Amino acid sequence: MSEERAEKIAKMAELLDDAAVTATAIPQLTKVFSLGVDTAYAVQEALVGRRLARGEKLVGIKMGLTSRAKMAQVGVHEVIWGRLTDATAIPDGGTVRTAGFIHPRIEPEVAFLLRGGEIAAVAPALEIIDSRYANFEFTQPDVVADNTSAAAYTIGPWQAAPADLANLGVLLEVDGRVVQTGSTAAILGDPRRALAEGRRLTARHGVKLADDWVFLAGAATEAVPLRPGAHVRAVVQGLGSASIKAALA
Ligand code: OOG
Ligand code: MG
Repeated sequence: MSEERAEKIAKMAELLDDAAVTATAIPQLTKVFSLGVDTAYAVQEALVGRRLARGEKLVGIKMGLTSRAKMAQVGVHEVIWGRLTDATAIPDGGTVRTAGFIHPRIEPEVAFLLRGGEIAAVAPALEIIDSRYANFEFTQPDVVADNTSAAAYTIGPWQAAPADLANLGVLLEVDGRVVQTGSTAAILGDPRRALAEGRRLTARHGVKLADDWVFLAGAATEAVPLRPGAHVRAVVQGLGSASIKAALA
């Protein structure tokens, strides 16, 4: 890699890292730099590399934009993937401070636990996304560089995967009220397909899904704003639920 390219990647990673750490939005990188998708994945690696250098551990992969609902919401129509670190895991039923984020949104997910190249368990999950870009607006390279807006996640009870995951009802509740409904069928037709796609797309960048990693298949519905004081629950038919509380301040 040329020195100039390496410097540019490091600079973009630093901008995104600072934005996340200080919870301050930045302009889209593509408005300032010329940035393609391949370089954006290199920025993502450098960005997460900064977190790992601070002692965080890589614990999995998340897919993004695996449903039409999500693609339409953000105006990017390509499947993307990002990296999960241990510091962003919130225990099921736990509390999260929204003040640490810029403009957090929350969405229902299906999670897989991987072992020996297989699905060892499945769980309902929640993901908090928080684009580091102003107004939550971005192009595909922007959102890839920004680790696909990953901010935090919560996993519900792990259980053996049912034979059929392809058409389970999905609900997102805020304060006991249903705000989004969908089906696991919205996730590339079947969340298992998201896993196959995740394997393929990560391999392109030299990443191999490892044992005990968590894999988020991507939201089946639009994300909704996460407001202070909210109690949020994702329910996946037959799998139970995952929940979090947003602290009041
Ligand atoms: C990008 C991340 C998308 C999903 O589940 O589709 C994502 C975004 O919406 O900001 O995590
Ligand atoms: Mg997601």
